[in-house]
Formats: sequence, C-alpha cells, structure tokens
Amino acid sequence: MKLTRHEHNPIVVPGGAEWRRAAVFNPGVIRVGEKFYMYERAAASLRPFQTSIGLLESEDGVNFSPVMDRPVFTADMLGFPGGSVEDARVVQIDGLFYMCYALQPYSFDCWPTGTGLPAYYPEHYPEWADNKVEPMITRSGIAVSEDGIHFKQLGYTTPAEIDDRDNALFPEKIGGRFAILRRPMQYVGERYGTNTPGIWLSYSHDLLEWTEPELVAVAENIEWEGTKIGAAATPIKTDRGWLVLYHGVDAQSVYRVGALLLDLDNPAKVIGRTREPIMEPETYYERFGLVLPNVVFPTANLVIDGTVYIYYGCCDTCIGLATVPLEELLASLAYAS
Ligand code: BMA
Repeated sequence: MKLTRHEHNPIVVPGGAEWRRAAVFNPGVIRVGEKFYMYERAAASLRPFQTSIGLLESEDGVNFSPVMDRPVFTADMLGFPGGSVEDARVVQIDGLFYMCYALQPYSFDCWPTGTGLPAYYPEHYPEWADNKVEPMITRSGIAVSEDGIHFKQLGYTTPAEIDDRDNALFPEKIGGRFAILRRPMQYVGERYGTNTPGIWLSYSHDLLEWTEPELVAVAENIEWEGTKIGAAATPIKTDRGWLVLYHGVDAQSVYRVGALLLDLDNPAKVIGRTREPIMEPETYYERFGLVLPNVVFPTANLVIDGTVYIYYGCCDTCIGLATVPLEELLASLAYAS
C-alpha cells in the first residue's frame, strides 16, 4: 500500500498573521458542502511556545487561506491566558461542530536543540507551581459551535491530574451514546494491563460525564510504536468497521502512522491492524522542522470519492497532505487480533 504525498506539500506553512508566524501544525479538517475548513494549531513564537486554533478555508482541500484575522479558539477563552490549545480534531454531529482539543493551561518555552528533541522550559512561568499542576500536563476538552467559527467550551473530557490527549470523538453515537478515543498517559502498569500508554475508549450520554476508560489498543511492534500510541483523527465508518489512524512513537521520538479497524458496535474490539507503519518521516519537511524532527502527526482524515485525505503535522512546524484509496488502506489491515 502506498500513500501519495501531495505535490504541493507542505500545503500550509507559517507566516502572515502574528499569531501563526512561527509554526502551524496538527490540523482538524472538515468538509461542509463543497468547502474544506481547516483548524490549524498555530504558534506566534517559541518563547513562549503558546498555540491557539486558527481557521482556514479551501475549495479543493489543498490551497487554504485564512478565514479571519484572529484565532477561533484560544486558551484565554478557557480562562488560561498564557496557555495553549492544541490539536483540534473537529467533527460535525447532528448539525453542530464539536472540537476535541488538548489544553496546556500555562506557558512554557521551547528551545530547539537542532539535533534531536527540543527542550521545554516551564520554569520561567511560575503559574504552574502556584496552581500545583505538573508542568507540561495536558488536559482535554470539547468545545462546540453552531457555525464552525464561534466556539464555546462544553466541558472537559479528562481529569486535571492526568495527562490525557489525542481525544477523537466518533462521528455518530454508538448504542445511543457518544464515544471518544483518548490516551491517558498514566494508565500503565499491572492494574491497567499495559506497560505503554495506549488508546482507550469512553462513552457519554451528554458529552460531559464520561465512563471509565476501557483499553482499545497498545503498542505491538515495540520497534516503531513502543513508547506510546494515540488516535490520530475522527474514526472513519466503513462497512467493515471503524477505521482509525493512529500515531506510534519509538524510543527516539520518531512519530509514524499505523491503522486499526474497530468493531462497529463495540469499538473497544480491534478486528484489524496494520503490522508496519503506513507512513513515516521521509521528506525534508517531515524530517526537519522548527521544533521536533522526524514527526508525521495526522489529526484529520476525510474520505472523498473513495480516497482518504490525511492531513498531518510535520515536525510541529507545517502541514502536509497525503492520500490513499480507502480500499487499499482497508486491504492493508490484514492482521486481526
Ligand atoms: C505529541 C503532541 C503533539 C505533537 C507531537 C510531536 O505528544 O504533543 O501535539 O505534535 O507530540 O511533538
């Protein structure tokens, strides 16, 4: 199976408005009618490395332009003026727009080392300590909108004390309840049945109260996904099951992409999985960036005329697009556990 990278990659790059000058990455993308809307994560600077969500639009899913001159969603709107909202995964359910986002409530600095992992410094920002929150911990939530532009906070999906991100809401209710994939970092050890952080599932009647997470999938191939895995984007409903792209991280913090097939009625049950990554950092913009090298990080997938459009962040710096025929991707899910 071969993914095709778009010839205009990276299709969205930083620049222009002040708040997206340093980096744009990890976008949510939806299609409304014939139009594509992209919710990019955007940073104005690296010190502080503070991100908000900006809105772009496109007629063809490739050439995007800004809709407005300010972000549509910020941590300030949640009461955390120095914080970051991150990795918007947006889905439309019953006419409303739901944005799953990650929140880092306070500022931190990012110092790229140029050769490997950047260093993140929360030390310059005492709010972390004042609020007795672990530096760098991420909480996740859902914001809702009627028009895709004006979002308001609906509620948090995860508790404040644990690091839980990579939230992706299913595009419809399952058995009468909303369902969400998540990645609670601290759910490791004997009690949880896994040694590595993985993909978990919770249900809710109202998007406010969520059931205790149940385990869906953890790393199987230690070599490329042994550090952790997390859901990439909104699950895609197919006649064979829910198709879920996910990212896997290796011991050197290289981010690759795999795919799962989940049972339609019980998505905690994995019925198919790719053995090898379907995508890994190859091109220059996937291997070198302003922040972290060697990262392909999909956060959106759309099926258009039988083709899956995969939108992904590259090294926390810019945005790429890759496509693959849906049938080919499903056929690559040979392994069933
Ligand atoms: C993950 C998240 C993403 C980020 C990626 C690479 O853990 O923080 O938002 O793109 O790391 O830095």
